[in-house]
Amino acid sequence: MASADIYEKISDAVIRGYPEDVETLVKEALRIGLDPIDILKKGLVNGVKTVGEKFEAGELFLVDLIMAGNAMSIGSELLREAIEEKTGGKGIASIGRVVIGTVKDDIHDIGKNIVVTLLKVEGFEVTDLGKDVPIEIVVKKADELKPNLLGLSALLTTTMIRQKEAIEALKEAGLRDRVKVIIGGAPTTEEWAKEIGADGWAPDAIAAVRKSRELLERD
Ligand code: B1M
Repeated sequence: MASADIYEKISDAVIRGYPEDVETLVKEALRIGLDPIDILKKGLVNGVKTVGEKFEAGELFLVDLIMAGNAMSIGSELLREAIEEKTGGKGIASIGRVVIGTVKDDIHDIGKNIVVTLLKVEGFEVTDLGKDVPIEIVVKKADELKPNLLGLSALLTTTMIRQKEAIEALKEAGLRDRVKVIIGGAPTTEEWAKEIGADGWAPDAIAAVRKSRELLERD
């Protein structure tokens, strides 16, 4: 099968919400030697973007969103393993400690998980707080674990505000100067990051790794 065909089929399987098909196709794409990052971008992410557009247009429903989310998760987990295997994953000397999570009231974690995977394979020591993380936990972990970098992901226009609240809470706890903050997630922008006083913003996982390195180098 040509690579363009397999990306399209993966994308289609995500749109249809068929985890078994996603699994088979992703495994096949890896078997024929396609790059995991390409499979992610041209296959899985492409599919999930279409699902979002169709959901917004009222052509798909919540159940479709859930099914697509499951299919996407299975595919990205396979790719996470493949990426870690390819790069040796663990065992790389840590280039910085990162604490990361999806903000309170937001359960979208697929994109955040991809950011976590790429940060790990690039040699960051990552503590993933998961999703729907209360601000008190963010502050507590920033204090306890003393990360160089704190990552906050938000996928809803209604939860972006938690990124701002978390930065304010860090200030109140006297921790803001000790940790750099990077934010991301589909509704966020560079302007938003500036407005709320974050140190960095990234539109995707690859840019997140680049920005994280840059922020730590500036230290
Ligand atoms: Co939701 N959802 N969803 N959803 N969902 C969106 C986000 C939406 C845009 C769909 C739409 O209407 N078009 C819309 C938000 C609208 C808005 O706020 N403006 C929406 C909605 C409305 C909802 C619900 C409210 C639906 C409902 O209940 N009526 C509900 C909310 C639940 C909640 O959180 N409280 C809901 C639920 C869900 C599911 C649970 C079904 C599922 C999530 C499953 C999961 O994550 N485990 C889901 C899904 C799958 C989506 C879409 C279709 C896909 C999201 C995704 O995984 N994208 C999404 C539409 C879309 O985005 N096209 C949608 C792929 C992923 C690789 O990209 O997450 O953007 P992304 O991550 C990227 C970058 O943003 C960046 O790097 C990542 C990798 O490249 N990035 C960072 C992310 N975090 C970063 C952090 C960084 C740096 C970069 O630094 C720290």
